[in-house]
Amino acid sequence: MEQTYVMIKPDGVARGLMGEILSRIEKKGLKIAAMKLAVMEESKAKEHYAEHAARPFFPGLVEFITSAPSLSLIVEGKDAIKIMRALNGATKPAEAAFGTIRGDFAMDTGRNIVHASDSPEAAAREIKIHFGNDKILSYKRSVDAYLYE
Ligand code: IDP
Repeated sequence: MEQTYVMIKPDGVARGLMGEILSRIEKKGLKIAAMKLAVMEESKAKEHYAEHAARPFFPGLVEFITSAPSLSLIVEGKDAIKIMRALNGATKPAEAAFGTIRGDFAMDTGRNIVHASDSPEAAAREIKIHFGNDKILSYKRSVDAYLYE
């Protein structure tokens, strides 16, 4: 099964949207393999968003991501990376379809509530940054027989 890194950013936590977002992830059939509520260290935020280091929004992004608790997740399932990106919706809330998390709940690109890895390479990299030293549970769900052929 594929794993992806998902973050409910500080705006999603502060706005009381953790339950709503976790519910969408669970109802789709994806499995939550790990979950951690923490204020992200600045070094981890900079590493996570390293590809954007030269962009004008980078300092504000790092400041925001480290300003308050965020929820880090490892989400698992067949095609988990693609499915989580679809659940989140487009980066810019004005372009995000209704029915997606960003389309339903966000107003601005810098406050778009959620993150999900965009490739297998990014997922491996991001899981290592945020869960590197943690023991990740492996557990079975009986419902899987009804989600997968
Ligand atoms: P993604 O989160 O949908 O993968 P990316 O283009 O990788 O989108 O951008 C990473 C994050 O950087 C976005 O989710 C958003 O929080 C922030 N960001 C991207 N572009 C802008 C911008 O123009 N202004 C403010 N923040 C931005």
